[in-house]
Amino acid sequence: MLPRGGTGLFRCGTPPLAASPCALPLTKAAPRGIGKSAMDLISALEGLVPELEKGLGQASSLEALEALRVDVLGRKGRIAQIMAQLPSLAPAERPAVGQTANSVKERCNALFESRKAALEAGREAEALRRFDPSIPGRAPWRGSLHPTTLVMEEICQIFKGLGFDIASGPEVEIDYYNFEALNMPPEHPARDMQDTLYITDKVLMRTHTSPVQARTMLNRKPPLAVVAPGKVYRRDSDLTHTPMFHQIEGLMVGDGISMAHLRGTLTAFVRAVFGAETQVRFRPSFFPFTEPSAEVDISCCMCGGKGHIGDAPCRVCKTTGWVEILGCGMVDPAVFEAVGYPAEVSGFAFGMGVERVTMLKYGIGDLRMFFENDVRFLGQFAR
Ligand code: 2NL
Repeated sequence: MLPRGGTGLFRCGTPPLAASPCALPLTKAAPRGIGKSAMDLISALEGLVPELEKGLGQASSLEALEALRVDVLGRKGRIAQIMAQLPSLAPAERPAVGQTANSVKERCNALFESRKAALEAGREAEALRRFDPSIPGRAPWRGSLHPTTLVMEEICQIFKGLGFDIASGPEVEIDYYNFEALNMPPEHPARDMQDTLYITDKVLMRTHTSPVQARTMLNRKPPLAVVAPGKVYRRDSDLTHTPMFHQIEGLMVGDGISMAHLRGTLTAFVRAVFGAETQVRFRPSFFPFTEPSAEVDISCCMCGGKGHIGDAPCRVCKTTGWVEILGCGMVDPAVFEAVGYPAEVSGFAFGMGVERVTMLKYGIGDLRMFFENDVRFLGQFAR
């Protein structure tokens, strides 16, 4: 803190002007002889008490009370103004005026205090009169995790339990990790401007989380098992597609990893999310980075695989009894070659859309629910 009145002439903390003997008196003292007499000052002081009593009776708020207090007892208030005339009295007359001033101050303070207490008591009584203890309480707002986040965490926990590590990587990727290393050379149709959000020629928003696995393989030797959750981006926007969505991809590489490991792992995963009764089927498919490839269907969790709920056709599986949940396959040797793994290694990989899994798990019919942030929807996932 800066020293105040820094010359040392004044007590520390006292502004020099206020304490200075040169400061102007608040009310100019009348020249001796033609000024007010001691009696004048005493009766002016005494007159303040009944006047204040009247003012206090009219003050109906604590704010008005305070204004009144400043007017009478304040540093530039009425008492101070009267006392400023003290120097014009003969020294012998001054003590009597001083004593009156002290006594008037005391009485004024007492009047203020009692009026203040009365006003405060009135305020409290008014608040109590309005308070209705029979009104039911308002439930406080509770935050909740987004359903996509909840399901993404649940899926990661399941794979952790199966021995997988969780890996992450950048959402803004370079061409090489997103496409080239995954067996999608420059002329591959998936690289079309129509499908991918490019930042520059070589830099893009990742279209899947596979580049995380590609980076993991470049940094680690087999055996390994990782899942990569995160946001991915496509140049796509309609009722069933959003430019950003969430994906979880998994990869297991090691000696003699086979389609049987893939099937066992994914069956265990599906039953952990959708229940032990869930049936699983694998259909042949194609992905550029796996060979052979498959799509995995599960028995419909809405109708239990019957295709109908009572007499009504099931809207989730469109009466087929099956719904597609993910894609998978045995990692293409071209991918292992790109990351410098020896030709003998084998592995499986899979990928799924988290919004899709969430829609199936909770019977959500409309993808737009995930992005509208309507608390009536989100609040249903509060735990
Ligand atoms: C889908 C299908 C898939 C993969 C992702 C993958 C990653 C590496 C190597 C080989 Cl590093 N494959 N990922 C494999 C098959 C399917 O995703 O429908 N995703 C939503």
